[in-house]
Amino acid sequence: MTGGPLAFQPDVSDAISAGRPVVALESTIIAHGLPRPQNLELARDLESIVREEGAVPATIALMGGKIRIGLDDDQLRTLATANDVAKVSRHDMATVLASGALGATTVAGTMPAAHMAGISIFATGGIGGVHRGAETSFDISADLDELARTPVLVVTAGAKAILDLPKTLEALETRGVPVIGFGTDEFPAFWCRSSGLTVPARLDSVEAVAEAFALHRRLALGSGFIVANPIPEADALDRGMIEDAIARALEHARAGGVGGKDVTPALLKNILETTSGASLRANIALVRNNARLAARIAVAMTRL
Ligand code: PSU
Ligand code: MN
Repeated sequence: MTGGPLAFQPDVSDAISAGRPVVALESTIIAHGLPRPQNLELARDLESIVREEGAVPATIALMGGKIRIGLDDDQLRTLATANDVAKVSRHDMATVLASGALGATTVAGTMPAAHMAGISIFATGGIGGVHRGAETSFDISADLDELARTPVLVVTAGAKAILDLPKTLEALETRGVPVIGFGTDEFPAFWCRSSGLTVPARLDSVEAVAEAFALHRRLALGSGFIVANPIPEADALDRGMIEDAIARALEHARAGGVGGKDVTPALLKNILETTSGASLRANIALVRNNARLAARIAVAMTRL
């Protein structure tokens, strides 16, 4: 592996060495989370949003045996249009790299890659968590253990409402992961602003978040840091409507015997269909909102 496993876009490595703000973006949402052509549109949009706010975007994916830190437009298009892209987490990072296959990184894959690259701020849509029925299926996203062990700040619209949110919050507390409500006392429920669950801490400005994260790192606590950012009011979906769609999607997945890493993409796809695209519009809005906030936090970090 000449030059090591990481391959940087030049603007990203320049920004990292100069201490300028950089925001990591994941690629599972592009390859597995959203349909075409909205996936490529969003991937490009997120990069523009981060730049508008004065930071450099670094979308992370596995290509040709390298962990790419930052993608050019051709690479973004490849990721958004290729079939059979692997969904890569920490556990299969080395095997997918060795195979040279195309891999899209989840939160659990993007966090360690960002950390290796020297990037400490990352935006996703919504982290994975404890699935409903995990007491029998044991399906708990690797995102939670990654958040326990990798000191990267993750901006997320709470956690996906397809999950068991109370158990997800409990698991985060057990793992020592700070969960900060950004301008809210409630843990957001992805497509909805409210879950009825209280966050352990609330901060109302990017400067306050930047200071708290700087201290978290200075203490060398080792864990990640969640900034839970509610979907904008205007884009949020009706709670009852989305809960019905989730119930139907869970039933559909159970009947179809969906398991393992296919669960989350299958549920998102089914919900998109039964809500006639409303869930997709909300998903896009919340990811954009998270990329913007992540960039603002990254800029505030460099001003400290
Ligand atoms: N946010 C979205 N859509 C997604 C994801 C996040 O808006 O598809 C992805 C992230 O990559 C996250 C993954 O890590 O879903 C969770 O998958 P799982 O439940 O299999 O761990
Ligand atoms: Mn799972």
